[in-house]
Amino acid sequence: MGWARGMSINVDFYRQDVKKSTNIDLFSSPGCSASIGRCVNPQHLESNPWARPKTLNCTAHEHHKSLCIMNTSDSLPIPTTSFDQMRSDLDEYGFCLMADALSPEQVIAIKARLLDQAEAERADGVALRDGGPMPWQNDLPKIAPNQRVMNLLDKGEEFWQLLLHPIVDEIICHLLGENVISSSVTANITHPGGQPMPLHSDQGYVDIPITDAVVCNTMWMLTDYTEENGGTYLIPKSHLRNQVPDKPFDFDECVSLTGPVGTACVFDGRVWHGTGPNTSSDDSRVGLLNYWCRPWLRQQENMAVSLSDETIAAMPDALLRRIGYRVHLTLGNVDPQPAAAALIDRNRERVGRRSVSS
Ligand SMILES: O=C(O)CCC(=O)C(=O)O
Repeated sequence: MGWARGMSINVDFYRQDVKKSTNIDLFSSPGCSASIGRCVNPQHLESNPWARPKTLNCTAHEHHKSLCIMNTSDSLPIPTTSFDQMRSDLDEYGFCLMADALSPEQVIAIKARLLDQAEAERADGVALRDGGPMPWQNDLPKIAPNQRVMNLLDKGEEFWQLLLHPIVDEIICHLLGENVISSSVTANITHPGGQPMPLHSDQGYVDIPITDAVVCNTMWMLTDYTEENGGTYLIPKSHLRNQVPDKPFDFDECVSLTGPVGTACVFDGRVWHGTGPNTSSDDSRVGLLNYWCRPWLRQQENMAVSLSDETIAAMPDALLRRIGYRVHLTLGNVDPQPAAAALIDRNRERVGRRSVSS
């Protein structure tokens, strides 16, 4: 199947009965609000939405030349509640979308904790800024408008449920095997003025000939994702190219990942992608990223160290398993060695230095 350039993964036109939630202040900029909506399952629609002509506003970032016109009958994955469809989309296109993956109540709770944390990190001067102007953009303000929030498992129980969501067993394990572990749990909040991230593959650090996926990502949309507010750029089927992008600022083949709040997108670690530019005047995009890896790969966040004792003590066993508190074959071992498949007990009695008494 050939790909027309400049297509947008847009599912906004499925939204019905959209209710506005309480506005949440982002960077104290007025008008940055988020809506909680119920998404009609596109499978119930008779026609393929990709057959519908849709004219998009060509106001994207100056270096993104292609997000102008979509008028195509090509199909791309759309949000679905069928795990079979998602597995097939993931294998074929390198990404798949789950409709209504989070309930409105889950979105409200997770987003409220995240935004509170993000604001507090800014207030304390420890915020991690991102999405700054590129070197050639001398006219843009030098403060990077986007914000990353890291180590979320330590920052609220609200985030834990994402690691136990059915999408993990059904989709993540389909790609990476059943013993998959969480690599990191972070957020990326894009704000107006945010610049596109260089295209990359999430397993670009693999420096030996591995052609399969060893990691993947779940992007949870905690607000609507639009072309204007930073919907992720992504090149469908690029997971099959078996290489990393050679021109990270060439966005010509990208589509823009858009969708209603509550949608989840899983993308293969080999797919070329990056944060889209936020060209809106007042719309922020709140995204939470669950990065996953095979159990023999080093985690992005060093969870054995980064999570506090209190967090570990409070976590249910199912969650501890997902963050690597289990020996995988001979990897991640401790002394004394736990029984096969048992969880590692952080408070176990250690085998320390010993000597034969005289
Ligand atoms: O926030 C996004 O849209 C994508 C972020 C991303 O690509 C990354 O963190 O590697």
